[in-house]
Amino acid sequence: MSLKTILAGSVFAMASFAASMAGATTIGFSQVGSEGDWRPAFSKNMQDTAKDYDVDLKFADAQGKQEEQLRAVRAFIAQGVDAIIIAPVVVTGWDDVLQEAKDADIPVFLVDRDVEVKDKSLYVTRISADFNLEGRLAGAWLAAASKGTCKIVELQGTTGSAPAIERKKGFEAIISQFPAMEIVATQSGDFTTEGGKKVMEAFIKSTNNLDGICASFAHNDNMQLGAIQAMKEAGLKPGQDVLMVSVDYVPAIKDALAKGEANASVELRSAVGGFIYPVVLDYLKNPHELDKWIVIPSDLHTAKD
Ligand code: GYE
Repeated sequence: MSLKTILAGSVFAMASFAASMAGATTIGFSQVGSEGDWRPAFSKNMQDTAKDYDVDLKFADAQGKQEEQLRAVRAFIAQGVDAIIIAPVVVTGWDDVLQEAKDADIPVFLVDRDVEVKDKSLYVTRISADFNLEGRLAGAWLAAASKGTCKIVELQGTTGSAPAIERKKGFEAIISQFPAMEIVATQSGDFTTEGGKKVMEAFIKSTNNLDGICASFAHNDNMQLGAIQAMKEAGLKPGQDVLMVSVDYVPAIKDALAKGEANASVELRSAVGGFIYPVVLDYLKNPHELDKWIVIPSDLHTAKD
């Protein structure tokens, strides 16, 4: 065999090795939907960074419907993917499908939102921010900004979703320490701008143009952006007449902070593929028990910082 043949042969072997490695890991990702500005940024980051980790990502958008997610997860199981990532719309209703994945020996990782299941061994771990802490950060900021005296209207996220449950709990844990702070009206705006606008219009009516209201706490920025529109249309000055605090820190709320129409937002990182894929890939190489929650940090921003 000539040297040339050997070299050509090894180049061929290397090329086919590389080809067999390309997209070597197939991961199914069931995403909530594309509501608001944060979620599409998160989806894009998951899709973009998949390439960096040699992941063949099967992306399924559930359009906010849990039935769609259950269908997608069952399809991933039938395809025999290497791992499944779920950002669950709501916390309940996951036991059966997670058991099916476990029976098929496909590890499941939760990202972003949480589930409530009887048997936590049904998923490997959850990689996510601490929504309760986000609520506490918002509450602590408002307690300081209002010197502990404040009537609040609250725009809740999707009913039954982990961030709506935990942001409310965390916020209430803080304001309950201040006798003159209270939530006087609360309603779900489903994490959307339109939802937030409708809810704020209803609050404006029911409180005689937000008379005596000192703050609006929205479980995400998009609802707050809708609330800002509604207030402006009613001739009110969001950020001045009423303190505006929310969660996500999306680009549009940064603009509102700069204009003085919003006052504070807790950042929820969207570029988290670099946190998530290494955890999944390491586990697939070496399956072992992990902590049930890998926490992504959160921090509060105002117009100044
Ligand atoms: O804050 C909101 C999105 O699940 C924590 O979902 C996430 C929330 C996020 O629609 O904007």
